[in-house]
Amino acid sequence: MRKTWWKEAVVYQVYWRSFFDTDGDGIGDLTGVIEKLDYIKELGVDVIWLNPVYTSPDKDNGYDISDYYHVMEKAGDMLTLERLVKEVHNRGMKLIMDLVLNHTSDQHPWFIESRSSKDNPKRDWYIWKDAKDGNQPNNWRSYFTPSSWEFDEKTGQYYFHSFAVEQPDLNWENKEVRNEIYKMMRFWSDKGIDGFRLDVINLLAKQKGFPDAENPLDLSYLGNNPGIHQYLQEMNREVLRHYDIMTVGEIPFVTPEDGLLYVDESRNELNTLFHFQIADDMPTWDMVRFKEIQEEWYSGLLGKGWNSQFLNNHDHTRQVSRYGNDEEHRIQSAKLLATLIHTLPGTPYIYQGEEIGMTGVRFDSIDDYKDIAMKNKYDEEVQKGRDPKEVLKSLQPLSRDNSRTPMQWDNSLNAGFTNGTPWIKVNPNYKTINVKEAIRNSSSVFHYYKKLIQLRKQNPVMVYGDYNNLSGNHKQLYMYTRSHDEVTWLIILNHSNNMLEVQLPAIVENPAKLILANYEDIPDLCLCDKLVFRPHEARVYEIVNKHGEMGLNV
Ligand code: ISL
Repeated sequence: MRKTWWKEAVVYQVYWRSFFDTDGDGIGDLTGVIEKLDYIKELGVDVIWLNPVYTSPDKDNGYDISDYYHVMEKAGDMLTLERLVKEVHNRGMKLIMDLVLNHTSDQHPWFIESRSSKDNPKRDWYIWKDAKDGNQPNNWRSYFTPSSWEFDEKTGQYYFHSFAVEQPDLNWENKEVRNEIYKMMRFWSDKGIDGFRLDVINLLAKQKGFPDAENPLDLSYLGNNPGIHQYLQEMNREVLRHYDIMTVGEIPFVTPEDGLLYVDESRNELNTLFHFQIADDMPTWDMVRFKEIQEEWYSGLLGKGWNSQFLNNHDHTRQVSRYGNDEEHRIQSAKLLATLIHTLPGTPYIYQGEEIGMTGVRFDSIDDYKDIAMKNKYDEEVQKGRDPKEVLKSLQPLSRDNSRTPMQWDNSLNAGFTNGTPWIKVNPNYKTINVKEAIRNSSSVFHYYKKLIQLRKQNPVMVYGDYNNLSGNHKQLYMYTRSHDEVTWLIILNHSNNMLEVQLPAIVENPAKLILANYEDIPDLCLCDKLVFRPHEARVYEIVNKHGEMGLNV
C-alpha cells in the first residue's frame, strides 16, 4: 500500500468549545486552543481535527453553518484562526477542519432566499416538496426529530432536513450549489489547512422520488444513495486532488463493502472514513462483535483503502465509561482501550480528555443537558406520556453531552477550564482526573498515550503491519499479531474485570521482548507458554525469531 503521512499520523480531536476558555464567557475559544498547543504537542500527535468554527446560530454546536467564510464569534475571528494554523504548523503538526456540506443553518442567506418565494433563484438550492394527500411528503424521520419535513407556511411547501428543523439539507443535484461548495473548499485549502473531516458526507445524495420507508426508524434511507460517488469524484477533481490534504468522511450506515467505495484509492474520492458499525451495533462492549467488525473491515479494505480507529468522539459517550471500566479499573481500562485503538489497522483518533481517562457524566436534571439531539428526544418521549424521570434515565448513558463536558485541566474551580460559568457543567470528578495530575504522575494514562504515540513513529509495523486475530471468539481475550517486514508484534488484551489465564500461541516458541504494558512489574522476556493476566491487562510483545533476532514471520 502507498505510504502517506495521514496513514502514519495520530489525530487529536479538539472540541474547542469545551477545551479552554480565555475570555471568561464560559465557552472555549481558538485562543484557548493556541494556548494549549504545547500540551497537544507534548502528547506527540501529528494532526488536530477542529470541530466546526464557522459562523453559526449554534443550534447544533456549530453543525448548523450560516456563513462558511467567517469564524463564529464565540470561537474568535479569522485572524485568530489563521494564527492557530500557523502555530500548529510551527510545531510540526497539521490541522484539519470539520466541514458540513449536507446541510446549512436555516439562517444561512442561501436558505433565507430559498424560502422567500417559490420562484426565488435559490429555491432549488434546498429540497422543497408539496404535501402528499394533505400530509408530509413521506414517512421519514430525521436524526433529531420525528419527521424530516418541515412545513413552511409562507410558500405552502415542506423542506427536507436530515437533522434538526434548523438544519435544512442542501440540494446537491443543483450544479450551482456544488460549484459554490467547491469554491468555498478551495478558499479553505488555499489558507493552508491540511484537510477536512467531512460531516455525514454519504448523505449528500437523496433517494430518487423520496419513497416511503418500510421502517422509518431505520434511518439508513438517508445515506449511500445513487449519485453520491459522482459527487465525491467531482469534489475530488474540483478540489481535493489539487492539495496535499487529508480527507476523512463521516460515513454512517456502511458495511466494509460499501465503505470501500468511498476510500478505494483507485476511485479518487476520500482518503479514509469513520464508519459506525461499532457505535451502532455496540451500545456496550461486545467482544465477539468487535472482533468480527475488525476482521471484516480489515479484509474488506486490505490493499485498497484505509480505515480509521476510534471508540468515542463529541457524539459518543467516553470510551472508558461506555466500553471499559470507569470505576475500580479506570486507569488500566483506559490504557487497554488505547492500546487497542493504536495497534489495530487504521489511523487512530484521540478525543480530547481521552488521554487522561476522562469519563462520562450523569446530570440529575434535563436542564443541565445542552444537546439538541437529547433534548428533542426527551420532549418527544415525554409528550407520548412517558414518565420524565424514566426518559431521562434511559437517555443518559448515550447522551452526546457525556463527552462534551469541559476539559479537566487541574483541580481548581471549573477544572481550570474557565473563570466564568461553563456553558455545560464540569464533571465533578475533575478534582482527581485532570491534566495537571496526569502529567505529574509518570504512570498515568497520559504518559501511556505518549508512549503509544511515540511507538507508532518508530515502528512501521504499527501502521502497515498485517493483522491476524489469534483469539477466535473468546469473550474476554483479544490477542492478535501485526507483522511487517520481518517484524511481528503480539498484542494481548484481557478486556474484563477478572483474572485470565492466557495460553500463548505456538508462534511464541522463543523469547519475546516486552514493548509496552499497562501494569508495571512485567519482565522483559517471556519464556513460558502460559501467562496470567490481571483485570484489563494489556501487553505488547515483539516476537524474537529462532536466530535470536527480533522479528518473525508468522
Ligand atoms: O450515530 C451516529 C452514526 O450512526 C452519529 O455519530 C452520526 O454520525 C451523527 O449523528 C452525525 O453526526 C454529525 O452530524 C451532525 C452533528 O450533530 C454531529 O455532531 C456530527 O458529528 C449534524 O451535522
